[in-house]
Parts: sequence; C-alpha cells; structure tokens
Amino acid sequence: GADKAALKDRIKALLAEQNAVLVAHYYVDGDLQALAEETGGYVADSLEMARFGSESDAETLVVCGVRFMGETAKILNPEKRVLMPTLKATCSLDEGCPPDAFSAFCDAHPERTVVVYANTSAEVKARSDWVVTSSIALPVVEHLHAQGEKILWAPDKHLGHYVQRMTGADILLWDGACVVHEEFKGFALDRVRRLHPDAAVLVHPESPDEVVDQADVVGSTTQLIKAVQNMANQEFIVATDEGIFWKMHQLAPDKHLIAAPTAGEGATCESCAHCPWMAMNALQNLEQVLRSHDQEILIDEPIRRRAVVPIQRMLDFAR
Ligand code: CIZ
Ligand code: SF4
Repeated sequence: GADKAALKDRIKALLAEQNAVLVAHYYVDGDLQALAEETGGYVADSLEMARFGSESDAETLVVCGVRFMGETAKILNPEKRVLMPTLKATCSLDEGCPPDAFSAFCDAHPERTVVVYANTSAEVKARSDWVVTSSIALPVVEHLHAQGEKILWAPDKHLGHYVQRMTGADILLWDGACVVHEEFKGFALDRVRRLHPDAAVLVHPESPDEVVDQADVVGSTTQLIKAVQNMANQEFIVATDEGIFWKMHQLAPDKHLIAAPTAGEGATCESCAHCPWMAMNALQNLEQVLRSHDQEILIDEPIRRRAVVPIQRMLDFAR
C-alpha cells in the first residue's frame, strides 16, 4: 500500500544520493527484484550478478542475496563499497564447508584439481583452483576432464554428482547440500507429473538424483527461466526456490507455473521451497543499511588476492 510505496521512494532517493546500485538474486522477494530493475540495478543468477557488479560504475553495490554473493562482489571490486541488507544471510552450502576442514580435505588429495561452487566463503575460494556456478559447472568440468585432470568438488554433493554423471569425470565429492533443494521429493514429483501430463519439468541440479532424473530440463536459474520463455509447453513444474516465479511470470505471463512438491504426500506446495537466508532480505533492512552502512562486506586483502584468481578464471572461461 501507501507505506510500501513511501518506503520504496525513500530507498530510491538514498540509492541516487549515494551513487549506489542494487544487485538482486532471482530468489529474493519480488519487491526487491522490481526495485532493482526500476533503479538501474540488475536481477540475475550469481554468475551474472558478479559480472554486473564489475561492469557497473556505481561507487556502492548493494547485494540482495546471500553472503557469498556479496563476498564475490567485493573480491572482484575491492575499490567499491559492498553492502547487504543483512550479513546474517548465509547459505547451508557455505556453512557446511568450513575453511579449515576443507583445506585439510584438499591437502589429503594434492593430485586433484580443486573446483568449488560459488556458494562458498572467500577463504574456501582462496584455496581452490576454479570457482564455478551452476550455469557453467558442466563446461568447466568437461574442459578439465578432457585434459585428464582428476577433480575434488565442493560443497554440493548433488550438483557434483550430476556433473560427474554428465561428464564422466573422476570427481571426489565433499558432503554438502542445499537445505532448500534437498527437500524436493522424487515420489511426490512423480504424482504431480501424473496430474499435469503436459507440463515440462524444470529442475535445478542442487536437487537429489531422483528429482533430476524426472526433469525435461536440468539447469541453473537463468537456464530454467529461458526454458519457460522458449519451450512450447503451457505448464511447467518447477523444482527450485519459489523466488524464481517472479521473473518467470514477468517474462512469460501466460504460462502456468506449478511449484514442485517438497512434501512426501504428493500435495503440491505453493510456498514451501524458499531459502530462509534469501528471505532475510527485505525493503526494511535495505533502507536501514543505506542509512547506517553497518552491514558491509570486508575481506582480508591476502585472502581476496587469492580468491580473485579462480573467480576470474571462471569469468574468462565464460566469455
Ligand atoms: O541456489 C543458489 O544459491 C543459486 C541457484 C545460485 C546461483 O547460481 O544463482
Ligand atoms: Fe544456499 Fe540453497 Fe539458499 Fe541457494 S537456496 S543460498 S544454495 S541454501
């Protein structure tokens, strides 16, 4: 209502005054995604967020997403101020891969090339040879496999196993998972598919095998959004965070979207696959951080200098 409009106007004024720009992930609240687009910011997956942050000439990047996305922005842009609505927004993959234990795992397997998912801390990235996002994991691992390299993969075991199955590469997996995608259930999805036989099934590869195996398209958030736009189907069953529906509705308003079930009984679920950390981003704490600047990403320079190498390698490979 009127309060929300006034809040948005105050945020717009603060952004303009501070030469600040919003960089939002597809999984955050639709209000934040809309505001980013209305103010010259950007809504994207984590790979494109990193690119946009580097190309923007704003002095301050306000990253609406989770911690590792803010860290990547800072690693690539040390001269920019990087703020987030809250630094408490982490990720189960990041939390499940502590730097010391990860480093010991790498030390125990020195013959392997270390490939880490973007959903990791700056310290873990600093210990890696390559950083990948889900949109580029397959081609990077194919490239390494073709060169005869053996791989150590962290942290998401489902994505790692999917990449292993698709490429045939020798991959040693860290035991991590996304709390959101791991909840999708194969048996329940099968029942929903029977109710909607013409629907295409879109699955993010952080999901378990039994869900991935039922997919018509397995892909990153951006790839799943493109599928909704480009496929002839009118109905889609979508297994990823519900935040993505905002962009899918915007780009394909006449398509019917069904949330893949996270419950075992086979009921569809309209609102349960949602990342608790993405949900911490809101208009209120966004306004607050633009006033206080107290939720700022800072990274030790020695770690930043090491972490930027595998991230830049990914960006150069993607070009
Ligand atoms: O689940 C996530 O955090 C995703 C999909 C990140 C990304 O690559 O955009
Ligand atoms: Fe991490 Fe999963 Fe949340 Fe993405 S959806 S930020 S992988 S916990």
